[in-house]
Parts: sequence; structure tokens; C-alpha cells
Amino acid sequence: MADLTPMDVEVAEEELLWAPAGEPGPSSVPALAPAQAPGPVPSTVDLARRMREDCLAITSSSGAGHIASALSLVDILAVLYGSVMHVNPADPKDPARDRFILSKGHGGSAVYAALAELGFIDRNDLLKNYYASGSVYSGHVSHAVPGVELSTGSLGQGLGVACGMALAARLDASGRRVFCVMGDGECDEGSVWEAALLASTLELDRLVAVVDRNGMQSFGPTDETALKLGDIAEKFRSFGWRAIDCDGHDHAALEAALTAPHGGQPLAVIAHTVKGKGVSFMEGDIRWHYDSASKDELRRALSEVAVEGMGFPAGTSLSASEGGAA
Ligand SMILES: Cc1ncc(C[n+]2csc(CCOP(=O)(O)OP(=O)(O)O)c2C)c(N)n1
Ligand SMILES: [Mg+2]
Repeated sequence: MADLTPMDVEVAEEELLWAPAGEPGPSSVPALAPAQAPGPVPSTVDLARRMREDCLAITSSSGAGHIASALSLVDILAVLYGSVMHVNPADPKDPARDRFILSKGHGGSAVYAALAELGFIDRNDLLKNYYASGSVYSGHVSHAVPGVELSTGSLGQGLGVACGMALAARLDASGRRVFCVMGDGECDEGSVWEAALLASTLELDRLVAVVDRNGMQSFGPTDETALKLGDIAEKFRSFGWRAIDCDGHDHAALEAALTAPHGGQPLAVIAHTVKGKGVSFMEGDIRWHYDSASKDELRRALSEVAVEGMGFPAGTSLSASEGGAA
């Protein structure tokens, strides 16, 4: 092979960077098995129910906040982890895995719940150590936890990193995809729109952004307490993306949107959700952005989402001896 000059390398890199998106496509890499738990694979609906139970338990027993932000997100994650993404709990660093970033890092309990239910991490360990001093399970999602790609918490950071990951997938000639979930309030951040422009400029068609459109942020409705967001899908379209609105709690609708073709363009899924979804007294009540359930509130909440046969292990504050969940 002829020696390459630095100029040759630069030109080759430029060509890769600007190569028509979608080439080589997903068929060019060996397919990974869909997300698999070591045991029987739960349906996405079962997975979501189990995740809600876990999120409620860990935020309540630790006194950590953001339970409503997590419940808003659970169905999106259940469909991503249970059906759409190619990830492998037995090998969390498999190079061919799809990448996932929770940019609204304060909803981290929902990611940990997904990882626990799929077997990336030990559920009992999570139940005992979430939010504990010195534990890897920090309230804002941490990449010290197996299966987590990026620590987040400062809003507006995830989409830019996801662009880099999608570009890296193209440079590696890999068909892996990158999924980034953001909050709607988070879309007030200018860095989101800077990254959105970059994604369409680079035709990053391995990139999927999901906006958890619950209409609320930390102190009230998004449009009343901060900036007016208007039609977010239309905004992404005007930034050169394919954009789809869907019901963020309807698993079939989510799956259809998340797997929709978007050759040559990044895809934005605007998932219309309810903050606190699944627990009647938390839905739409801003108190639950920061507050966590007392033991009594937890029992009421679990009675609405409880999964038959699921319980809490001895040694956790919710173990049967303390009258834990049914
Ligand atoms: C850069 C930055 N500014 C402010 C905050 C404080 N903060 C934490 S959560 C939150 C509201 C986020 O609302 P949204 O993105 O809609 O998420 P939701 O909880 O509704 O899912 C804010 C402003 C932050 N984490 N990062
Ligand atoms: Mg919101």
C-alpha cells in the first residue's frame, strides 16, 4: 500500500465525515441479539410495570427526588431496552451495541431500573444501595454503572455527545445506533439546537433523539414557567430532521416511531407523556419533581403499579418484615 501523506488522511477523513449517510447501513454489521435478560424476557408492558415498582421503591427508601421524571420516562425505556435496542447484559461493552444516553440525567432511577430488570446489574444491590454514600448508583445517572454510557445531570449535554457517537459509528462503518432521551424543559437549552443542526448537517441517520414531552419542568408547566416550546416536532423538521409525534405511553406507537425509516436524516420522536405516569396521585402534580414518597404514600403507589410475585429482598427497607409491597 502506498504511503499516505497527512493530506491524504485528511481528505479520506473528510470523505468519511461527509459520506452519504446510511452507507454502510445496519446490514454491514453482525446483528446482535435484541436486549436479553438472563431469564425469561418480560414483555415491554411487564418490564415497564416492574421498572415503575423499582423506581418508586428506590427513590422512596432513599429519600431521593425526581420520581415523576422517572415515571414519565419508563415506557420509553421499556420499549427501547425491551424491544428496540441491541444491547447485551452479558457484555455491556460489546462494541457493536447500540448506545443509549439519558440526557435528562435526573431521571436516572428509571435507567437503573431497566438495567436491573434486564440483568446488567443486580436488583438487590440497586435496592439496597441506590443514592447511598459511596455507591455507584447516584441520583443523576452515572457511567460507573454497567450499561450506562454517559453520566449526565447538567441539562443540554447529551445530544451533542450522541452526535459524536453517531459520527463514530459511521467512521467505524458500524450499523450501531445511538438513542438520546431528553426532557422537554431541557429543550430550552441552546446546546440542544446547536447539536440538532450538527446532526442534520452531518446527516447522522444512526441518531435517534426522543423528547419526553410531559409539558412540565421543575417548577410547573414548561410554557408558563420557562420558554415557550411550541411544536417541538416542527422545530426539529425545520432543523433538517425527520420528526414523529407519538403517545409516549403506548408501546406499539413508541416502537413504530422508534423504528421508523429515516435514511439520510436523524430522527426525533416527540413522545407525549404524563409526568408521574402510573401513580394517580403523582400524575401532573409538580410536587413529585423533587419530593419522594413516604412509606405510606409508597404503599399506595405500589398498590397501583405492583407486579404479582415481585417483592423486596430481606435487608432492604421495603422487605416483607416491614410490610413492603404486595
Ligand atoms: C443546565 C441545567 N440547568 C438547570 C438544571 C436544574 N433542573 C433539573 S431538572 C430541571 C427541569 C427539567 O425539566 P424537563 O427537561 O422537562 O424534565 P422532566 O423532569 O420534566 O422530565 C431543571 C431545570 C439542570 N439540571 N441543568
Ligand atoms: Mg418535562
